[in-house]
Amino acid sequence: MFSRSDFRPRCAKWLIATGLFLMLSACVDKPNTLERVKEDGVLRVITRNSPATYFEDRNGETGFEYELVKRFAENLGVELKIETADNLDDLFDQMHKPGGPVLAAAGLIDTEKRKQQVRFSHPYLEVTPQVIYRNGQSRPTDAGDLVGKRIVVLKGSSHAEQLAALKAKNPAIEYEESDAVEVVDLLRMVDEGQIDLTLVDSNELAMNQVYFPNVRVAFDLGEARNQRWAVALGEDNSLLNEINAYLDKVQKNGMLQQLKDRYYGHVDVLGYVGAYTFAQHLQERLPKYQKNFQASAKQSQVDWRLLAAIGYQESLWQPDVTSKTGVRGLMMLTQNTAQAMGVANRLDAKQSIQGGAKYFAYIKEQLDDKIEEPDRTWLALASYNIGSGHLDDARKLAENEGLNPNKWLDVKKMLPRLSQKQWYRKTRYGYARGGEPVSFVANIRRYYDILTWVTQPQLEGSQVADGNLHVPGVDKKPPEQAPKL
Ligand code: BLG
Repeated sequence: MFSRSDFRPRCAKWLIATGLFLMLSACVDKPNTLERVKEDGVLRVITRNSPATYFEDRNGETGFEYELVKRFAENLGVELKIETADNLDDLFDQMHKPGGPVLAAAGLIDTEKRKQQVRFSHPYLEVTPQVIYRNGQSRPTDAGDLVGKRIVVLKGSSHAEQLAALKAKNPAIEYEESDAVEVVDLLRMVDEGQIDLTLVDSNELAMNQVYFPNVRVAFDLGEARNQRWAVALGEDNSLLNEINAYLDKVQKNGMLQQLKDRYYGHVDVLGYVGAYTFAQHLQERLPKYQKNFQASAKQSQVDWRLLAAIGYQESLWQPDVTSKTGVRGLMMLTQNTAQAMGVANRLDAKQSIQGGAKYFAYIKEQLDDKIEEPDRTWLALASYNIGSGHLDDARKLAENEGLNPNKWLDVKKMLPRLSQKQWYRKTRYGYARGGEPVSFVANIRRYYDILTWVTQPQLEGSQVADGNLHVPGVDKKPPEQAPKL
């Protein structure tokens, strides 16, 4: 006979069992988002086509967001499929389509409005919204100065939301939203004086400053904010949890910092004046040597734009320069290097480029096998400048400090020690101006990034239509038609 007390636990067990069965069968019927991605073997990601997120160059796909999300897909063991949205509204529309991309990696800020449409991940990049004006115009210093100005921002952007909030307080502020442009277009419009002001994130400005020498920061509009990835609201937590665990992991193991260093660590090395000068030289000097760079690049299997970047750093693309120490020519070869590379006349641009290319390929080849790309390229550049002996000293110092001698990020911390007695007296090759290769590499990376962007295939027919480079802001041809607003 059952007493009441006997019955309760049994009933509860039965209920739990039934519940478990139902939950289990739900799982069997409908895999969660993460399982679905793994089963399909494909992670579909939507992003924007811009220098700060994703773009294609001659070597293939690249960009900060792309690199970060590619590693995530690799971690999951699935293929990455990138889709690009026409504009931000399109991005959110695509995410809501059944069977659409499951993840947006597009430099998004978690605004209140967007939180109703998607769910955001942990942060990975801090940026500050900045009001941008044209040099020579009066500089706005606070939100009150926005009144009476022609302001354009991206439609559906966090900046549009910021302006809407300002306008609610001060209805005299007018602004337009455009879904036909990208951040680069907004900056160009300010640069060319077509509009008075725009609002962009600090990372976007830093990346693009060089193409638009006239744009300046008026003031920061509000606090720094975080960029995050987003998953569609309809999805369960499985993918988001995996993303958060991944972002936390790459934050901890230094991978995120490496990517930031790769894409942003060197963006401000040029400054306004340098950016303007570089843009001018790109136009006026590089075309004279571009074919030489390309021919030597082919011979020595090095990207011609990297050689061009070295040439710019060494001589600002001038063939007849001589340094205080007697190093000469467009690629700044020492007498020893020139001799070893078979260069008879260092002041001959073609010979200098050939010799520099051959030397760079040689020292890169000589580096320790354990050094992988892209660190291999950065370390080879440092060796080009300071010599392999001193570079090895810096790598040993790194090892002694428990750092990784095969990573540029670690070696570059050690190089400046080569000019401090307490450190260099213990090294094999002694004193060297260790700070020089650090800025040498940072500058070259910046020039290389710019050259990569202006020679990317998407710009074929505009910037590189006639085989030459046309740089916005210093182009003598009339500017292209402004995009429709
Ligand atoms: C480099 C050589 C290296 C050499 C180092 O000096 O020149 N690179 C080239 O010739 C391409 O081969 O290494 S070593 O052979 O192992 O000794 C160290 O001697 C050149 C550097 C020197 C630097 N620019 C290429 O980056 C330079 O000119 N420094 C002096 C600047 S100034 O006099 O203060 O203006």
